[in-house]
Amino acid sequence: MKSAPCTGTFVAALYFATLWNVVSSYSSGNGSFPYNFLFGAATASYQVEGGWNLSGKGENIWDVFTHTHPEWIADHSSGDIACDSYHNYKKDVKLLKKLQVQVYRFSISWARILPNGDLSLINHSGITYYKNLIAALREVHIEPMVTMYHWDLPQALEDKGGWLNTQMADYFKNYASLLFTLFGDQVKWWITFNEPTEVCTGYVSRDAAPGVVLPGVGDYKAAHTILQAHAKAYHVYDQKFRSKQKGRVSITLSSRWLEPISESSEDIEASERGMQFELGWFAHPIYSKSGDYPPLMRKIVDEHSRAEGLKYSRLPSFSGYWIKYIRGTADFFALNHYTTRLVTSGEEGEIPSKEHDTGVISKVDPSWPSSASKWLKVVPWGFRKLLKWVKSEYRNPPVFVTENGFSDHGELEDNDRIYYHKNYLAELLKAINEDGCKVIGYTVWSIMDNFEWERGYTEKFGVFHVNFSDPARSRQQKKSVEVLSKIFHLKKLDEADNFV
Ligand code: PNW
Repeated sequence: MKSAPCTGTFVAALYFATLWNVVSSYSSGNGSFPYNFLFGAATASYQVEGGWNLSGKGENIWDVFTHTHPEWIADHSSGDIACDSYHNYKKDVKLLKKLQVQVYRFSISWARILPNGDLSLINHSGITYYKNLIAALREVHIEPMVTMYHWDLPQALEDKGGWLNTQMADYFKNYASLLFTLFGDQVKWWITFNEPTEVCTGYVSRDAAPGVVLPGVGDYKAAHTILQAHAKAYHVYDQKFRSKQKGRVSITLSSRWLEPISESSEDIEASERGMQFELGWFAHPIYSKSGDYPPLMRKIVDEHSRAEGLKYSRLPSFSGYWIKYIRGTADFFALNHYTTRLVTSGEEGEIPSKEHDTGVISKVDPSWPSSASKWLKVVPWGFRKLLKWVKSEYRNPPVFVTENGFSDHGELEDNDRIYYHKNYLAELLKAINEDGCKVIGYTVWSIMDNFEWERGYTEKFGVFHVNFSDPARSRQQKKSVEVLSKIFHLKKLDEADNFV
């Protein structure tokens, strides 16, 4: 155990180097992506699987959230059936093939494998489902990228306090270890958590499960446990599985780009502070040289806590042991990105809250194209700036973009989605060719329309349409598949321009 932190950092550094060598040995330029660049598509268990109570699956926090408070979901819906991928996974693999992806990023439903969350009961039907899906993917040469936790905590563990309970780190470690044992011979890309910042929202407001309202306290506490849980899973892989299975492990972090609203030093500082609170919160402990939370975040939350008359900071502290243990626990930088904001300094949010701690007011430019999601504006150049920020902040790690996508209302002629992806991909190429960023892969959110959390089925992100009133949940190709499949196949952007 003692030597683990060094091993983690060393192994990560080695992977960083080798991963990029594989990709960079082929020149890009001229609208081309590196020869070994990986294109993919993504989903998450609760958003697509359905089969919420079938074949021994336990309840998770999203089952309970949607069933007890349908009024908290825009159309009062749930993921009970969703795309019914539990029965339709073979169809999904066909869609992926049609899109010409090399990678499918999906998540495993913890409660489908461990209905009680712990190892007291292992659900073999759940294991069979994922074994079948993985086998179907590999048969057609699509690499599985598995997310262990995409927001659907077993309710039995939420009943123990969920991510506010530090013991959750050990429950997660046991679950992760079981997944490596069961699937690690076939799965070489692992993501421990999807967007931990969003997981923490579940402890701030009723916008997400479990809907515990503890702003500025619950979110920081949950984050602290999640970072420990992630690091434990990473070290288990290092100690027990890596030498045989030879896979890669990371954590998917999501970030907007926060552009200073003017060139004033105050606005530039607001942007930097915003980025540290948004991405640095999880990235600094893992990817920075020094580890731990960003110093700026530490200083601000400590000061605010003192001003609020608290004895302890609302931002928990890591001991030296934990700082080292968490540092270096990623073999590549997994990044989700959708949109950008203009920022300036100012007070926003209640006291206490992370929003208020951040001290940043964010705005959108009215000229930016909209999507069906209020929060999602189309700002391709922000993607390049974010990639550049990651490069300079974290010593140029290999970056796998694990999600990027656009919402509409389900149009088959989805020209706005085509515009979005082509322009975001063009910025990604500039980041590689002009800025020297090591981007190694890109995954579209999502292969098909699905349950969009608190927005229900009112916002659609799929490149395939799903008919949710058809019991068979039939899938239909949208126009974006024509364009993206060409780009993914040719690994080149300009030729695909002819298709719009
Ligand atoms: C992601 N933002 O969440 C999730 O990983 C998916 O499950 C979800 O369906 C998808 O995006 C679309 O919403 C995000 O504010 C939530 O920039 C918020 C943001 C980005 C991603």
